[in-house]
Amino acid sequence: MKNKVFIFIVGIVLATTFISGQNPIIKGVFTADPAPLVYKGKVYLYVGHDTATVDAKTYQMPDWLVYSSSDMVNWESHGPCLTVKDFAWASYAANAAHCIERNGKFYWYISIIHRANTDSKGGVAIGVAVSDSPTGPYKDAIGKALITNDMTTDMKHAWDDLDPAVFIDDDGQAYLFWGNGSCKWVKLKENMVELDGPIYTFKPQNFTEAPWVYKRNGVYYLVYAANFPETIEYCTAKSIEGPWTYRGLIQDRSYNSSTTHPGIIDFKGKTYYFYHDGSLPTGGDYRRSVCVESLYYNPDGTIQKIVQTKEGVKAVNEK
Ligand code: FUB
Repeated sequence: MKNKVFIFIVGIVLATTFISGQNPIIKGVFTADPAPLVYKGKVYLYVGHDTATVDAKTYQMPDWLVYSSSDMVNWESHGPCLTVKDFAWASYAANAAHCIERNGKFYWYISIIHRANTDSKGGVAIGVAVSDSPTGPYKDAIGKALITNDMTTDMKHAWDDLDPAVFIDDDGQAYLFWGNGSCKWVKLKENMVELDGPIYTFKPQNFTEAPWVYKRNGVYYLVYAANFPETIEYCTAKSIEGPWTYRGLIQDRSYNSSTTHPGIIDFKGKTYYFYHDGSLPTGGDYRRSVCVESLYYNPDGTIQKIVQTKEGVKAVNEK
């Protein structure tokens, strides 16, 4: 009898010790570059899909996946909703992307290596797909790239035009931000698929890539991957056109991944911070995993440092 009680207690201790936490939130496949979207009481999470082998030395990213959740804990997979093959002008490498809703249509901006540039120059370009539903079906909205490598010349490397992030201001003006090495931005026309003016380039402190832009209490926030290996840092501004003031670091390096990538939303009264690390078994630089944490602001609007946890976030109730 004593033995049975002992085994029972040891069992309880082991079970509570090894209950797996919520992070990473997607466990069946490797995912990266999270871009969350809140729409009609749900979070839609658009992610890149890492399929590289364990010993790979570069990315293998054939498509983008979509997940949705009503409570931030249970995630439904909608599968690959867009692939490299959906862009006739594209070559390979489904890099970071961002989907945004406007007037009931969903515009999914993606970065990918352009077919025309795969020979000597290479060259990441930005395209846009459109759908009537957040989970597709999506089709290439314009049949060509929206941004090509030759449209920005301040950076000499071929992958400086990646990681699109779109923001629509209160007056309806849409902006596309993107970049590696320098941050670029341009106005978009109301149709969301044409540029509406010149491209501007600037260098936020420590900027590497992965901009994420939003507005809170009249202040514009530009959050981005900084340095390499990457941390996440941010700037704020009174105007979306800048000047941007550097505000510091919000996320340390993520576990077992040289890159990380921010995505921030407000949902049911809380603020959530998505990023990626390499924490799944056999994970690493090219086998990454999307995680989520709570994000908190100080009374002056500055962002508190993100605590990377295994537990992630709790289920959020209806508000
Ligand atoms: O996923 C490929 C690249 O890694 C992204 O474009 C960058 O932001 C980095 O996460």
